[in-house]
Parts: sequence; C-alpha cells; structure tokens
Amino acid sequence: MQQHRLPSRQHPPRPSRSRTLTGLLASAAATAGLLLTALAPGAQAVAANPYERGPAPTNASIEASRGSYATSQTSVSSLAVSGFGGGTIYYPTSTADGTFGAVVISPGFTAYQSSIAWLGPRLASQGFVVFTIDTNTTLDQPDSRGRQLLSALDYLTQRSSVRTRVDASRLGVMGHSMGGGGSLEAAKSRTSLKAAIPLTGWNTDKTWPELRTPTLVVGADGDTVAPVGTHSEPFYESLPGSLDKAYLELRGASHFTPNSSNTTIAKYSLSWLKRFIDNDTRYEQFLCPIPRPSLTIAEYRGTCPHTS
Ligand code: 9J3
Ligand code: ZN
Repeated sequence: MQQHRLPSRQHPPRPSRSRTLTGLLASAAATAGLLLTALAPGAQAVAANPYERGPAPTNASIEASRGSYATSQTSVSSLAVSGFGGGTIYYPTSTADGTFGAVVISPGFTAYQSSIAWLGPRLASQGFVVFTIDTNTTLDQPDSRGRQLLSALDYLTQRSSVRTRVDASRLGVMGHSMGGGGSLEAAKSRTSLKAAIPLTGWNTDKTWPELRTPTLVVGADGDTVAPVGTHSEPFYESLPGSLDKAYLELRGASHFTPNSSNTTIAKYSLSWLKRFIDNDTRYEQFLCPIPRPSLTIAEYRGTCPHTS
C-alpha cells in the first residue's frame, strides 16, 4: 500500500508503516497534520478572499480623504481612444498586491471629468483603478453615456498603460446625473458588471428591472434637477427585489453635491465597491444593518443582508 504524502523539500520520506488499523489511523493523522502545517500560512490569505486589498476597514478609514495606497495618475487623450472622450486613470502605484478591481466614472450633462475628479484619488487610494472620463460631447444623453462607460472599461482593461494592473473580471460603473443614468444603462447592457452607483442620477427611463448588478442609488433630498421622487426613488424601487441594492438619500444636499468631495458619498460608495467588486465582506458592517438617518442621511433603504 502506498502512503499519501505531500511533496515537500523540508520533509524527507517517512519509513513505511505496518498495515494495522492503528498504523493506518496514525498515518492518516500524520498526513492531516502535515497538510495543515504545509497549507496554513498560505491558505490564510487565499482562503479568506483573494480580492481583498488594504487593511481591515474602520469607520475612520472609510471616511478618510485617502486610503492606504499611494496613487499615480495618467492622462488619456481623446485623440488616442474611440467610443468616449478620454480621461484620467488613477491607480495604486504599487504592484505588490496583484491586480485591482476597476471603476469608470462619467460626469453629467454639460460637465467634464473635473466635476467628478475628487473620486479618482479618493477611491484609488483604497485599492481600485479608477477612470474618470470625458464624454464625446458634453451634451450626450444617458444611453450614450452608458455605451461610453463600457467603451472606457474596454479601453482600460485591453489597451491602457495600466491594463496589467486591472482584473478585467471585476469592474464597476459610476456617474453623476446623466452619467449616473448612464451607469444604469451600462449595467443593463453588461450584466457581468459587479457594481453600479448612480449619483443624483438622471434618466427618462425610470424602470430598471433588467439589472443584475448590485446597485447603490444615491439621491439628494434637495435635488430640483433630478428630484428623487421622479429619478432615484423609482430607479431604486424598480430594481429587482432579489438584487443586492440600496438607496442612499443625502440630507441637505443638491443635484451638484456629488461634484465636490463628500464624506457620505465616499464612505458608502467605497463600501459598495469593496463589497461587490472585491467581494470584501469586511465592508458589510458599513452597509448592513442599513444605516440610520443622520445629519447627512435623509433616508436609507436596502436589501440586507447581502449575498455573496
Ligand atoms: O446630467 C445632468 O445634470 C442632467 C440634468 C439635466 O440638466 O437634465 C436636463 C436636460
Ligand atoms: Zn426601463
């Protein structure tokens, strides 16, 4: 009878045992012990979650203006791409932690990437490759912005200078206003996306039962351009009830609140991206049970607990 043995440089072959029951049991126990000893150090990191990036989060770390990764950025000329208007890629400088999930972000009607630029370093420093884009024209409508978000994702994963840093299977979309409406369009047409976050989203289409992407809908209580009653709320309610979804309504906020650095937008967007692009359940604590109304949260709805 042949003994089962782990290939190992540290452990020389053992002498064969007798074929008694106790011998077999002892052999099995020894092999199990060997397995545990051999696998424990590596298995700890791998078995937990291969997509986790960065230290265990705290409320302070998700509210901070920067995460643990130093970041770099590279400009993408509109002349060098097709299907969208170029942009800026923000990414963790280090290659020591493997690949990262990625998110592309579209600005709103008449606006440029500068209007959502604050999210670039903010999210990249937490361990994402972030691509803030310009659209082909600033007047492009949400359906067009949705296609442009997907073109930008394809550019990012297939042609960009940072493509080897990106895990092309773990991608998300965000956007402001018509860009947020575009993020819903993108998720509708590419159900493999892992996360979508429309920020004070605007769209003439109010119903999104086709989405299969975990979606965080962010509205603003004082939005008169895309009022929550005719935009974010119906968007959220029309998403499948079986979906991991949430509705965050910012308190004391306007349509343009997502255009400046905002802690509430950042902490819940980051938690959503971490939870669903990185499958990082360490962030579940910030999403479930659903956050209570506060100085900055007018209302929060969600399907909790989230599935894996
Ligand atoms: O992207 C947006 O800010 C959409 C809001 C808007 O101006 O819609 C009117 C056409
Ligand atoms: Zn619809």
